[in-house]
Amino acid sequence: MAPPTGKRVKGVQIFRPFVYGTTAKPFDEKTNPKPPGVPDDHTHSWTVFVKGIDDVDITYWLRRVQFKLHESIPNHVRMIEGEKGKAFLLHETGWGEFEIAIKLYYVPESSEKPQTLYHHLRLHPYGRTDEEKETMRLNGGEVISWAYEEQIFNEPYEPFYEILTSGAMPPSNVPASGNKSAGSKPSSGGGKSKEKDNQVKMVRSEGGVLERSAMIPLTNRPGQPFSVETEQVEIKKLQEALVKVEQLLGKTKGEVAAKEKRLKELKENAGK
Ligand code: SLL
Repeated sequence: MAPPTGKRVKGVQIFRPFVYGTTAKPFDEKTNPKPPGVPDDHTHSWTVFVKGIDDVDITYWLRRVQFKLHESIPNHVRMIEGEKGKAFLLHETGWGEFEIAIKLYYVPESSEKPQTLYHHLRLHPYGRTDEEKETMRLNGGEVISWAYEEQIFNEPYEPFYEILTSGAMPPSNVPASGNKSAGSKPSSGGGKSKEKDNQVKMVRSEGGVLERSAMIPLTNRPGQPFSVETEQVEIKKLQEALVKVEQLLGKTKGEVAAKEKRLKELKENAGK
């Protein structure tokens, strides 16, 4: 960790959404053949990852990630260095589920200590019903266990604050034409002022997110389940559950009142 530089920006909290988790696939001759050299008892290939929401770059705040795997796995502590625009990924094969310790190392400018989160590797879908189990499957067979998280930077140091807020931009992986539909003018090519280009690009494209922003996508897209749309569905589910709970509460209260009344009557009769 680098020594702190500058002052902390008081009263400011900055958050950045990110996604982490595992994706597993059973070996099968046709769709996922076992590569040579993989031990006989290994049943699945799997990946653990930390990445930006909508696959945007997060290496401007996250420098490296250490994945601590089960001790039965050779060389079980792995460090993955950030590469701009890429997810922090680790591919493995195995037979069992276990908890992975994911240690996040921030960029030196942040002067933040590393933080660890824990994730259970899922090889088998779980749930009370087949339908629930099915929600863990993607692309016909992959078992996904993904989590949305927000990294909070509380009163960041000034240089880090500058990095965090140095200007939202469209993800590098969005083709230039993708910006047009969001109302931006096509870039006028080389030799123009950088500032002007940045202004043109500062537009959210097709419901996606801008890099170096705290946005989440407006809608779901393949492989991107965390969005405003998902949030709305979850809110609706919670509201419906609340209505149900209130109905049950009302019913139970009615039953209690009836029983109390009956008890009172019985006591009165007994006293006669
Ligand atoms: C279980 N408590 O019993 C867990 C342990 C260990 C998984 C799971 C070995 C991989 C390798 C592997 O998959 N270990 O040998 O490279 O389910």
